[in-house]
Amino acid sequence: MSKYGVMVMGPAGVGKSTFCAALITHLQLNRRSAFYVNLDPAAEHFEHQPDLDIRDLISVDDVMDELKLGPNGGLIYCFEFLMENLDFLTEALDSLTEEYLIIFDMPGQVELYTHIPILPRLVKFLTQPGALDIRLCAAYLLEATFVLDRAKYFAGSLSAMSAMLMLEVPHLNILSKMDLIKDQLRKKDLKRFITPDPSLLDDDPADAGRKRAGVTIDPHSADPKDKDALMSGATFKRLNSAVAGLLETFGMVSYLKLSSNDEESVGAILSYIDDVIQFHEAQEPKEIPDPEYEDDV
Ligand SMILES: Nc1nc2c(ncn2[C@@H]2O[C@H](COP(=O)(O)OP(=O)(O)O)[C@@H](O)[C@H]2O)c(=O)[nH]1
Ligand SMILES: [Mg+2]
Repeated sequence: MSKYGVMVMGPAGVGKSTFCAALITHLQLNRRSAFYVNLDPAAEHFEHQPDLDIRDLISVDDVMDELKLGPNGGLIYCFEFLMENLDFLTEALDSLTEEYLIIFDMPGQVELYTHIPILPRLVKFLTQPGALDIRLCAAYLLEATFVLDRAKYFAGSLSAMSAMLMLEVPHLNILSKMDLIKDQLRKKDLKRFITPDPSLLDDDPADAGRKRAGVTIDPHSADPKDKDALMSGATFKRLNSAVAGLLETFGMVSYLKLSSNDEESVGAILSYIDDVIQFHEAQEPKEIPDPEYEDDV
């Protein structure tokens, strides 16, 4: 019996928990079952109560108090503790049928996605054939307002790609909070952000001020050791060009658009999730209740 799941990831405040809540509401409205797993030990408020909550295993406040750790160190400790107590997950998830979509709501600390190998270990454990064997995909959220600052947008896209390469499960990249930028970009311009276009850096509005002041930047010849190049932003631009080039070379990142308050967009993302984990292929045909005939029996 297969199990199906999605791990909702991304930096703090991008709207992961809001998306999880919107997804659960949408599943319920469509008579589907969700199993909500909160893995953010610092989470405080939920629209839907989690079915399984890491805070019942370990509290980040206790960890910070007792071990004198900061919030990031506390989070890493909580995850290491979870990895030593994987029964906590197995016991709750083992009996779920293929009808469920298991939704993992993750913390936002970027260390978790880039610096330390805990998440790949957790994903391996969840997907391991013969054990939980969850067909899992990752949904990596990046906030749509990042497109208003191109350097930020490319840095965010690089972290999305880093998570993608690290986890080795089907991966969806999502621009969240699209409602916040919908009046600020033309459709044609938005397209260049949906699939990252490196030439965005050539006509970056952030350069307009510099151009007006007569500062011309040639990122290719900028020497990082040159103080003038550094102060004029040329080396920063060179770094950004390198990041954009890397994204283009890999050609792996493109985005789906999400507004969690718009059910249609949540439904569209769900259809991508279903597709990459092949959810529908495993479902038994359901009998359609027909009251007319039932009365005759
Ligand atoms: N405008 C808008 N705000 C959103 C959306 N999704 C989340 N938010 C807001 O963003 C903030 C952080 O959301 P949350 O889901 O807690 O982020 P998390 O830290 O990634 O779990 C909250 O104030 C949400 O109300 C969205 O689609 N549109
Ligand atoms: Mg959250």
